[in-house]
Amino acid sequence: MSRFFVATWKPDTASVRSISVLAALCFCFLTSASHAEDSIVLTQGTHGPLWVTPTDHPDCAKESFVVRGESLLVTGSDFSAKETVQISIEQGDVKQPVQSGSAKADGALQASVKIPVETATETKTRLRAKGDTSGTTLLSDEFVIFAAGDTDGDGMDDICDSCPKVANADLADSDFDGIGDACDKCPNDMENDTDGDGLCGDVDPDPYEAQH
Ligand SMILES: [Ca+2]
Ligand SMILES: [Ca+2]
Ligand SMILES: [Ca+2]
Repeated sequence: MSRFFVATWKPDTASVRSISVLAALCFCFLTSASHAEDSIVLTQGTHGPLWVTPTDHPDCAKESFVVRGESLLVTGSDFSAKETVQISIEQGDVKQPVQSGSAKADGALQASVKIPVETATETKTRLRAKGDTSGTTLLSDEFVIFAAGDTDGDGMDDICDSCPKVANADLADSDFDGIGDACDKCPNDMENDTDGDGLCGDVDPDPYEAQH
């Protein structure tokens, strides 16, 4: 009578944690190695990530800011071979088709998308790419579009201005939250009234518990 033994490995918690960290590091390396550092990291689609790389990007701009009228390089994968892909801009409930392109034979998408000049500024924006036949949908992370030029005439272009609509040439920002003192509802509270009770954190007896 023969006997069979099945070797099993039951990793302890430390091993699982180490493997998870290693896998995360490998993933970060692979993704960062294949995309420019100023790509807007677009993470959540129904099938996978969509990547956006701003072109002609001002030095002062943050990764998630783009200028209205700027061209964006949009890339993704997992579409059907050579299918037509519709790319649209989403701002809340407003969805605006902006471009259609064709996936390559391997299902990869690479398209240049110009942000329409009529697109609303200073609101959360996403790009969506959807394949006509496969239904594959890639969705971007949120980014914010700024108008080209210097709306308030204070010498700082909107995309670089901590208060794009209020003249504040000194760009003072006491709480370092990226919003200039001149237009910051809580200029000394970088969390900007996190409990939403109308009292800024620097004068709120309990910044994390709404006062009633
Ligand atoms: Ca300005
Ligand atoms: Ca300003
Ligand atoms: Ca501020």
